[in-house]
Amino acid sequence: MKTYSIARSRRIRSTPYTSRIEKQGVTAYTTYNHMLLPAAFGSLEDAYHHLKENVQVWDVAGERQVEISGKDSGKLVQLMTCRDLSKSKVGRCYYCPIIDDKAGLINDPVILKLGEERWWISIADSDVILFAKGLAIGNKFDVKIFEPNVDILAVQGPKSFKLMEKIFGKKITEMKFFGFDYFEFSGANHLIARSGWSKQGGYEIYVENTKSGLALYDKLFEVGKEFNIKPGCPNLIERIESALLSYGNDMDNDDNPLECGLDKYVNLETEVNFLGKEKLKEIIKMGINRKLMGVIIDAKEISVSKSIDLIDDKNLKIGELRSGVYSPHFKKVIGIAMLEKPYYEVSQTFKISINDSTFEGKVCDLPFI
Ligand code: THG
Repeated sequence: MKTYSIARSRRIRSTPYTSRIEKQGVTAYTTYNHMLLPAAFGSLEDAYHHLKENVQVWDVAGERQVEISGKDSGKLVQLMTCRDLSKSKVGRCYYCPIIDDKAGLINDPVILKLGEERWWISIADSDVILFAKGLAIGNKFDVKIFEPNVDILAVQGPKSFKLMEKIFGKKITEMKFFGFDYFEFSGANHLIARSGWSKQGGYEIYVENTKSGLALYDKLFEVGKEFNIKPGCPNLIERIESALLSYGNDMDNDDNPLECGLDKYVNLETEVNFLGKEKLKEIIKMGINRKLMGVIIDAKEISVSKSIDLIDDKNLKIGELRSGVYSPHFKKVIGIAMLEKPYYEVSQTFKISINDSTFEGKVCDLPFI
């Protein structure tokens, strides 16, 4: 396949780690929140196996923060998400769908409660800051909204715990999943959460002090040698097997959280006020008409750059594939697809055309593993 490079400019921002990962052999980028996000360091499959057995450091600075502070910050953050945050605690992260008044997904960030009146919304790839500002202006909220200089470094993989313990001490291994705390390194305090966009375990370091963060980056690779550390990035195979959803790929503003299986993060039996609440109640009453499901396809390769139709025996479209990849675990292509009612049932079969050849596929539950 012929490859092309993407021209650099101020709109596609570098990160503080870009020069480092380029020395370390990054081979592909995507963009995320108008910023470079590494997409490959050579073979996707090699990186998949390495991630499941060792430890990787990821430049995920593209996961930008929208900081919301001030007297009405809690009200605004709650207005934006259908997850009830009334019992949320400082020092915790919350995975929250952000939806509009029609219950269409705007983003699916991790929200960090930094203080009673201070929040970070750690966003997926859409301009949440504009939505937040619009709501704040329209509601005359007393809030400050801006994008702080925070560049996340993720440390992911089973050996991340031993590595981080060597640098930060035992306390870091005692942190609970989706908790965060502050840890000192080379003259700066870093917010570190036990989280990350893989199911292999690990941490995310929210670097505010770039100089200290770069020293920490080098330290991770120095101490990490004994743990076979490598530079990496969110891995398409691992994240599909684990069903970590990707906003803009698996779902977008035309989908609601119930269609996307995010029911766990939709709280309708609550007093709190959020956009789309009435619409969601209506959707529950009527029932959903489509659902995001796993699919397994009898093919050996795929590259998804737009939705691909799933059809039945009569050539009728019953759904669309939104992400897909060859899985070395299943030895088949696996993917995430939106299936129309009544076809979103496990074991439903379909046909799909990939590079002008037709393949058979089957619907299954998410996650795969
Ligand atoms: N970390 C941080 N910011 C992010 C992401 C991240 N912003 C963009 C993107 N990723 C947001 N999307 C997700 C999707 C899934 C998860 C986190 C962010 C996730 N889900 C767990 C799961 O599905 O099992 C746990 C959710 C829970 O139960 O609370 O981790 O990765 N900083």
